[in-house]
Amino acid sequence: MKILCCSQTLPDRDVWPVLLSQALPEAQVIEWHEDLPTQDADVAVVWRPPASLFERERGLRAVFNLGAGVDALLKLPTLPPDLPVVRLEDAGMAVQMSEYVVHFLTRASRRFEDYTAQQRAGKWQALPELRREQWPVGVLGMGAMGASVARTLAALDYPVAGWSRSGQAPEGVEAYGGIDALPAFLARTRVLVNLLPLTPDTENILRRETLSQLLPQSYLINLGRGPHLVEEDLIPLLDSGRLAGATLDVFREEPLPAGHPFWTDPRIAITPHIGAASLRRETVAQISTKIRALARGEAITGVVGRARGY
Ligand code: NDP
Ligand code: OXD
Repeated sequence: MKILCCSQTLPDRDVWPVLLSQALPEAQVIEWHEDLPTQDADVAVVWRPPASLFERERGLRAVFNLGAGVDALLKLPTLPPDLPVVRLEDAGMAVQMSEYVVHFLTRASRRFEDYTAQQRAGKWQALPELRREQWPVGVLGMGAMGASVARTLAALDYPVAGWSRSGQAPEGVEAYGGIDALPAFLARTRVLVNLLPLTPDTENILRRETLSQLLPQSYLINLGRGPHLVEEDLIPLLDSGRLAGATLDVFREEPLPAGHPFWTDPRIAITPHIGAASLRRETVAQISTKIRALARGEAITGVVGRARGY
């Protein structure tokens, strides 16, 4: 079997082909570069590959994405419509997402930022205790990431609801399903966590009209993709007091351009798309197990529904 590894857009690009060859010694792993002639590879393992890869490699039986979100891959005009696309399922990312959300939620709900300010001012003063019913959290997307976040917050006794297409949610999480249920979900939510995939149905879902339906003094945590948020709507919502703060990990343009107003707004916390990283060991183990299953003609999970876009 020939495996083409295209990891050139990752900071640790050289590691991935090495790890794949170690995990699949029976296969020939070839590292992609722009000048590489056609290899007639059987499988490609990629993160944000160039369109030319699919022009050259016409015999692929599957493409494995080195991440959970496949939006960039599905946008490539050269991606054959019937080529199975396989996404990462958790691979060590879900626990990182939970950690991230707990950090930024409790920073607001437990007022840790205020305590830091008090420390700087040499002030010793307990602030009013946390009442969890004042911090209902709503998680958009109940997949590998969203369900893990929802479970973690429910275990910390926050009132948690989850929104998905199907209306499935883990035990202890209030389930909302489909677009008709979105207003009721937003109306009970103070902290909105976005973990949806980017599809034509979910693009711009975080905009003035939807975010205005949240409870007063609400918070947004966007971990999905930049185009979920209509960026021009955010600062006016913060100025009007409708939103009290936002944490953004993903942006329409990454890196966030210098001079963008989000950099300096004290109500906005920014992280550079690090919500959850694909862990090398878990990722390579998952992909190599699936490649072997495919070679045996077995069905695998994580195959993207091309029509629904995730
Ligand atoms: P999954 O495919 O496992 O889950 C997607 C969830 O979104 C499902 O619950 C699905 O509903 C729901 N959904 C999709 N479309 C709609 C819609 N139109 N209306 C309502 N619900 C919808 O994805 P993951 O949990 O693995 O990942 C989610 C996203 O998180 C990724 O696509 C990526 O964009 C982002 N991500 C960001 C990272 C970061 O570092 N910031 C790292 C990893 C992922 P249903 O259950 O009914 O199918
Ligand atoms: C992913 C990501 O989709 O890192 O895995 O954003």
